[in-house]
Amino acid sequence: MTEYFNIKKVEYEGPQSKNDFAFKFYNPDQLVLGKKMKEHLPFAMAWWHNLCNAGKDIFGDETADKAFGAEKKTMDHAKVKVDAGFEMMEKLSIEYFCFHDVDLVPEADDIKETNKRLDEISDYMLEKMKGTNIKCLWGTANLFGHPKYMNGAGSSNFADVFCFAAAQIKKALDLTVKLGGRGYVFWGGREGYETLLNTDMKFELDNIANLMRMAVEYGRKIGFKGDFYIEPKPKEPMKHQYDYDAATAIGFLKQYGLDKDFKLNIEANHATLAGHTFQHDLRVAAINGMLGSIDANQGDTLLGWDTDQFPSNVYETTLCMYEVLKAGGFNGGLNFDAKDRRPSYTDEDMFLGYILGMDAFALGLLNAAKIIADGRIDAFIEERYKSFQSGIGAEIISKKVTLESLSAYAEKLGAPELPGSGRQEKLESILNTLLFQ
Ligand code: XLS
Ligand code: NI
Ligand code: NI
Repeated sequence: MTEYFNIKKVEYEGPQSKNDFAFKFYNPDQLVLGKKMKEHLPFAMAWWHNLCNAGKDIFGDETADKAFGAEKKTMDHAKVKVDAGFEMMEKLSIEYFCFHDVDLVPEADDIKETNKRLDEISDYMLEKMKGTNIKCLWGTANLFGHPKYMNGAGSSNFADVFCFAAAQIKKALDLTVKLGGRGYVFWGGREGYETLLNTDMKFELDNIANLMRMAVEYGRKIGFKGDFYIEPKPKEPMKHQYDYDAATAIGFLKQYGLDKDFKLNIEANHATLAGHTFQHDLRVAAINGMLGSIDANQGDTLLGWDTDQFPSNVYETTLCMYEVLKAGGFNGGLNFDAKDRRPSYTDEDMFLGYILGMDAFALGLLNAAKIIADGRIDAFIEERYKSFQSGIGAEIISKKVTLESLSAYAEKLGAPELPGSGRQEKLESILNTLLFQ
């Protein structure tokens, strides 16, 4: 069996370790709040970034070698990618992967031929999965790369393109079910517009919803029991994307009656591009019962695009895991929709990126558990809304009041007292103490 990476299995050695190829914080079997770390943190490898992306950007060529010894754009290459990907997941103790259809095989001109290739590679992947713990987290169809999707897929102005999108979704759902995927993602990269001067927005939104409804119908018919996800993103590649952020996507799903079958896949870098914190979009999803899965990456606050970096910011991973724990966990996973920086182009860097991300999330989990065990932040929030627990507040909550009765109450009070201090600085200081004690 060819070994593609000259790197040993990455083990937990603890924070004192100086071994670059060891986990300092990710200790899969360590119990946190009564559950193993690996169960709190179902990490996934993103096929596209890890096995396909070789550092090409709009100004320059590839810097990394992702040929894995085969000729690119061949089925041999597709297979060695499977072998290399599985070797890497095993060496990093990553139990899940996510894929787009076109990440798996070179796309042919004729969709019938592409589908044949997909059958072949998925047989190979299934075989490979046997005897391992590796599973599919979610699948998706790439409905943004090919030139025909220049105006979107479900939102395209051209009916034939809509049909190709439907065909790709059908096949990607077949593959997701075949590989036992927990979820199916819609990321509407080109579902949006460049200018309203040529766009019928209502027509496009209706069509996208129609495509999603057909996906649900077909998925349920072939036995897909998992969740469908929308992955919100405000822009890039389109100037305006319809699934702008969690709140917008939830409104859309409810409007079209898709909310029973769909949840959200929240990506850190997309939330920040929408002008929110990562925590904000997670919270919006969670309070609506729609926290489905997470694309675990990080952006650069100085850059206005999706840099898809491996997460290193422990404040963010902490607040992310705090949301996850408070939501009672989730059924999805933490997909590293992340890539090394272009100058980090070696095989070693591929592992170092994951080690960084997995350790950052392990730290985030440990910290989040500390915040919950400490209880001061939760207690503060509880206290902050205390006026709604009795008296007029309790009457408001039980909806026993009217504008007239409230107005009479206010008049009786005369001048209002101020609400209690928000104590943001104190709470941030508690957070720092918990993180760095
Ligand atoms: C791009 C998206 C994409 C989705 C899957 O910005 O994050 O990678 O996760 O299509
Ligand atoms: Ni993503
Ligand atoms: Ni992204």
